[in-house]
Amino acid sequence: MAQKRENIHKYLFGHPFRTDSVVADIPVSAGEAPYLLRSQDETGEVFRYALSEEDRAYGLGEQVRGIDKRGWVYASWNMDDPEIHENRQSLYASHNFLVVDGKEKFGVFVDSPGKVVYDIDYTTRGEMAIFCGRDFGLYIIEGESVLDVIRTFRKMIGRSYIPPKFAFGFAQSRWGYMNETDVREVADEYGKCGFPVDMIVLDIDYMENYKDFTINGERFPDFPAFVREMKARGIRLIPIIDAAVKAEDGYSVYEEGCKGGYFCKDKDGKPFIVGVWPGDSALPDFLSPEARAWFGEKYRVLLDCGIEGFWNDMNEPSLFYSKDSLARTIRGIAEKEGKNLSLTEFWSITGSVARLANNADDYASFYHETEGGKVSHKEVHNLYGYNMVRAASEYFGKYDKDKRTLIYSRSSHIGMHRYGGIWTGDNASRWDHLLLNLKMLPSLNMCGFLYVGADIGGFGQDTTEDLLLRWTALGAFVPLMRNHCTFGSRRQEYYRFGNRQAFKNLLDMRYSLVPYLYSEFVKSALRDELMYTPLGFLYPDDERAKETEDQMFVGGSIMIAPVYRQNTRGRNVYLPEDMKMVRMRSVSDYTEEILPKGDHYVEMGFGEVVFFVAKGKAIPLAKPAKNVAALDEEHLLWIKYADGKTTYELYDDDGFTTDVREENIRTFTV
Ligand code: MIG
Repeated sequence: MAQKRENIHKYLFGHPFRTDSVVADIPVSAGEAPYLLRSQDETGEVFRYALSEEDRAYGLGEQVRGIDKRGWVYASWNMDDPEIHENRQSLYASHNFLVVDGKEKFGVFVDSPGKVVYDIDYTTRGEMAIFCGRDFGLYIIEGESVLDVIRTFRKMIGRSYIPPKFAFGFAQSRWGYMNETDVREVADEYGKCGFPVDMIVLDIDYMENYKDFTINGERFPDFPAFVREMKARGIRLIPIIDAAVKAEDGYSVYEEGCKGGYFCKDKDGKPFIVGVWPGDSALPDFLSPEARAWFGEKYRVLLDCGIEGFWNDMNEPSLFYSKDSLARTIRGIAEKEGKNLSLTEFWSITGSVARLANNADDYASFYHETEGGKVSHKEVHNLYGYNMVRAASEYFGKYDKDKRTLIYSRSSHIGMHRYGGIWTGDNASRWDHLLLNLKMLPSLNMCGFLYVGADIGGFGQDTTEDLLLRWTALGAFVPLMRNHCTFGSRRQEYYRFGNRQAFKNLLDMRYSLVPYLYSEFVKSALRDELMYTPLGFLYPDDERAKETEDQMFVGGSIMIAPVYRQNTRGRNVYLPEDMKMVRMRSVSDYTEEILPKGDHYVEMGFGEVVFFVAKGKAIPLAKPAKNVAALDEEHLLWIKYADGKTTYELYDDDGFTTDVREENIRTFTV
């Protein structure tokens, strides 16, 4: 037996806030952290590492750019800004884990609730500098390989969230389904086209004046009956819950929150008032265990209506303005009235308005009541969305301890991966966002987030049929498969386009893949492994594999290579070894071809799903069905790339039990 190596080193700096990101009990190490050169600047502690030409840096979860993070500066600062492009430094999440892969292989996890900046080969070529602030934990994780380091890290942060099985079905969403009629129309059209669907998502319009835990009685006159009606058709409704609570006398959630002291407070101890969808609103103090217990229990009203899944939004928290900053801004503008303004004065007006949203001064102006006492929001900003989801999840366990409930969030932080999934926020109908969706998947997995997805077709702007087809062909392999878009943009429900047969093929193929996707997902969660693996992690000696960031393994058996460019009939695919290419229009209409290691141009039609089976591997496929519950998993079609026999580990259960374990895995000989 190999001796167990000391492979995690832990250090504490200042007075770290308890994030609960790490669940393993790890003793503090003596001395300085290995690999990194420590220094201080005005922001606090800085750790540097000299990168050699061949080094790569992986991780950081929900971030821009590629799988290899070299060549840019990234900041952990949860931010609601829908302008997503490669020059952004932060998106909606903070995932402070990365792995250096070179002669030295090690992982770095900065356990901080506040801002952390990673300057990787940006300011100084050949240098990585991590600006950690003053109060944080630092973990260095060693291992034989990148995958080994990741497994050790994932074990240390605890098992990833496993949603109910229906969450592996397809979800149709749009901001703007206003009432029962709108939702029914979507269900009807899906039915008419024979498109499978498991979920229809309710955005903020189902509420009464955007008040959490209310239902607009004009739009949904008998909500429990409507939930039942939809469920009888095999469709679950997934309502949104926003972070901010409308500040309105007579609204019970607001009044209870005030009475219990459950809202974040200003410097005088009064609820801090911000402007979000409902207008003046208060922010629940999710960092307080009492406030969490109180807010979590609010979900009961929806659970009692038969709701089994939710999404959490605006939880960075996103602030359109604060009451104080808005008043200040209006005063400042009023002072300029009637004056002959210089251009600089004029720009100061437009600038002051533009700066209102998600303003750093506002984040520094309210406080949390935590187990360790009162803290300024700006010190713990990145934990807000995480603890909003935790509030819900902790209550779901009390409501029904044996049943999994679906929840996914926009904002997140490592630690939240144990409580829920994420969607990656307000992308747009752009081809580069389809590619970003693909590249982000393994980085998210590294940080513990397995139940993930991006808005298929793009949230902002107008989609096109070809973009939607290509994006759906990727989405067919992603756990959270949700078509969602914004109010006012081109409608993008699949039945609105001409090439229905192609969309039907893709949706049916997704359902055929559910036994595989669910099995691979659950095994990844149970074994602290990746569901999406970049080629370079599996073929560490193959430089071409390391450079290939637009293909990846999904689970242990197959590799995908999605099309992400407009007006192309296919794409170049690099095979790191001989593989079997499978081209499927349906489980009864497919071809198989063994291709040798190397480069291939592969045509991919709009209504086709193409994947590559690795040597010695097999994949189960089911006949498509109208929803996940209707899948027949007793009669599976097996595809394999092996001369003789091979095996496959299938995970199956009732789809709801919280008792998910290795014993439910059945090994099939194929
Ligand atoms: O300020 O609820 O990312 O998915 O449709 C916009 C309306 C608020 C942002 C979410 C998006 C959702 C939208 N929300």
